[in-house]
Amino acid sequence: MTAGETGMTVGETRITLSYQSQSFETVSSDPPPKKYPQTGACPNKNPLLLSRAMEVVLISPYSDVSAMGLRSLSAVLKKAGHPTRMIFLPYQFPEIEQRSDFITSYSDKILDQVTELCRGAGLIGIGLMTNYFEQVASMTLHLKEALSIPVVWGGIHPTIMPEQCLDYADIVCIGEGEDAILDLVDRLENNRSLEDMPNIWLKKNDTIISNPPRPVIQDLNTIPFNDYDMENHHVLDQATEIISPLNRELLREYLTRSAPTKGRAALFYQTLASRGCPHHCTYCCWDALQRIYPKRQRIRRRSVDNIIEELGIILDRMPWFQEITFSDDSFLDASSTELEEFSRRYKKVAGRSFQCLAEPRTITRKRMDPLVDAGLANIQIGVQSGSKKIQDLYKRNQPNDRVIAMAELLNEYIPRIRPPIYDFILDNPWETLQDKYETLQLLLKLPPPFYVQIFHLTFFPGTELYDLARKDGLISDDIRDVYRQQYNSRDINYINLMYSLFPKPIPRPILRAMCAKPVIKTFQRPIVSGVLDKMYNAYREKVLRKQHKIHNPPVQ
Ligand code: B12
Ligand code: SF4
Repeated sequence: MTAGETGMTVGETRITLSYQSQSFETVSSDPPPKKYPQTGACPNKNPLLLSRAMEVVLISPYSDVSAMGLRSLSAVLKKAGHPTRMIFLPYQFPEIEQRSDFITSYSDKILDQVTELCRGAGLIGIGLMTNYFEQVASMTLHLKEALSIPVVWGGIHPTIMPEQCLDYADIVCIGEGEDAILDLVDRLENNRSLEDMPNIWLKKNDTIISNPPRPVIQDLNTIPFNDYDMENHHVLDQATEIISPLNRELLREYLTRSAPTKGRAALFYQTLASRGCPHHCTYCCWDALQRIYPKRQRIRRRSVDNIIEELGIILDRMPWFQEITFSDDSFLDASSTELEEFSRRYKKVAGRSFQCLAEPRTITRKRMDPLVDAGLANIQIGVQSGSKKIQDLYKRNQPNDRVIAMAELLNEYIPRIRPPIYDFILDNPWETLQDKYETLQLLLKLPPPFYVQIFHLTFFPGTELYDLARKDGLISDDIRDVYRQQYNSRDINYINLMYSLFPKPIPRPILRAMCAKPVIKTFQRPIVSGVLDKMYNAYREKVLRKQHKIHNPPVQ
């Protein structure tokens, strides 16, 4: 890619930068800056410096405008004196839509607005998970055609599939981005080589230059709080396809729409008290990340002081948040003393309920008591399967009797907490009828009331299950078989439909009868599943066509 407004040559790794009428042509091997400034107000008050600092555009394709990773990068950049613009594109692609080579691609109307918002910046950063690959790839091609600004991709998918991502992005950042983006901007501004830069992958001619990530940030308290300044933040309205400056009302509206707990569209402030997970379930990103960070990572936790300070600032500025969501992979994986201190102080500062995710082993009375007292209202637990064989396949060591004991304990807290949400993974091709039956039996033993959340087993790249699925011939085309998977759908068959009945107030004896082995054997037969599938698809088609009509009204 050749120089444009900012005069850069990225594809060749030596960046010839002509930034704000100055040109540089140096390659330095200085070590990357170790630390960005501590939490607090922007230290770079010198307007001359500010006006010279490279501006970075950060684009989030996620349905959820919380976009914690990108907001964190924005905060870090701002602290170092780099202005940022954020563009949130919470666009839900109708399943039926097909365009050009990419099944999901934003319209030209949207892409042109994104392009205009990127003009004049020195770097464009886009974050993505696997399911967002196609729309981000087509957006990147559009941006690169219209502008000569380097595009860097980061997030879980580029971290795991950097080589593939370099077919589109100029630069790929693997792993945690806070230190990397600062180093990157610094090197681009000072025309220093990226070839030896930790975290960075790029192409030199046709050769890929790959660098390992720097170690993860050990002290999470050094990371500034996520950027929730509205200035220079923009959001896409899907119905009109117009991108407008974000304001309080719009932020409220979009955060409500993307509420993590569907069906309860409260206004959530989403944050993380920790990073990492002690487990490596074979379908999960932590399994994939282990290959990049082979040294076993322990959970890194923010201090209670740091979390409470963040909540104090946020709730002071935006008192309209109704609840707090801790999206940590395993929020209760802390000592009971730490959770007690958190609970005591949370209650004082937040004064509203909160929700979190947890794993069965961490649910104990000692941990739960203070949390419920502080306002824990919603808890979501990964159960995944009731079959020992499948639990072993997932490397989840959680015997059913422990799950049942956990559910019984949680049940004691109702109605102070809402009925817990139990996650299950369906459509596992290695599951036999017996495995599925065992999961239904486990469900029958969990004390009601509870909600069930189901996920279609998706083989995310880099995971052990992905490799196994490839070996077993279950994946022949990544885009079709993985990237386009509807994780929140399910195959239509008798057993899978049973999952919808559990949260309903159906008497247990009836449910038990419906889940009895002979009944399952009869109704799970392919012929019955075929009929159910046909009925469901006819219904779905109708709904999708209606959605499509609303989305693409006929041209008058
Ligand atoms: C919150 C969350 C969501 C939210 C919001 C997502 C968002 N980003 O706003 C919602 C509920 C929408 C969501 C949905 C899904 N999620 Co989700 N989600 C998460 C979760 C719990 C936290 C994400 C987060 O904010 N992390 C914290 C930040 C700090 O980390 P980060 O995002 O990775 O960002 C850092 C780096 O990656 C990097 N970086 C990120 N972006 C960029 C960009 C640039 C330019 C650079 C340089 C660096 C960079 O720097 C950041 C700071 O260090 C993660 C698990 C996890 N622990 O990360 C799963 C996770 C991202 N989700 C995952 C999945 C599978 C999904 C779903 C498909 C379904 C599901 N089963 O959950 C759906 C997809 C939805 C869809 N198609 O619309 C997987 C992704 C696997 C993959 N290969 O894509 C993860 C990793 C969970 C897992 N354990 O496997 N999710
Ligand atoms: S416990 Fe959850 S976050 Fe941790 S590895 Fe397993 S699935 Fe991933």
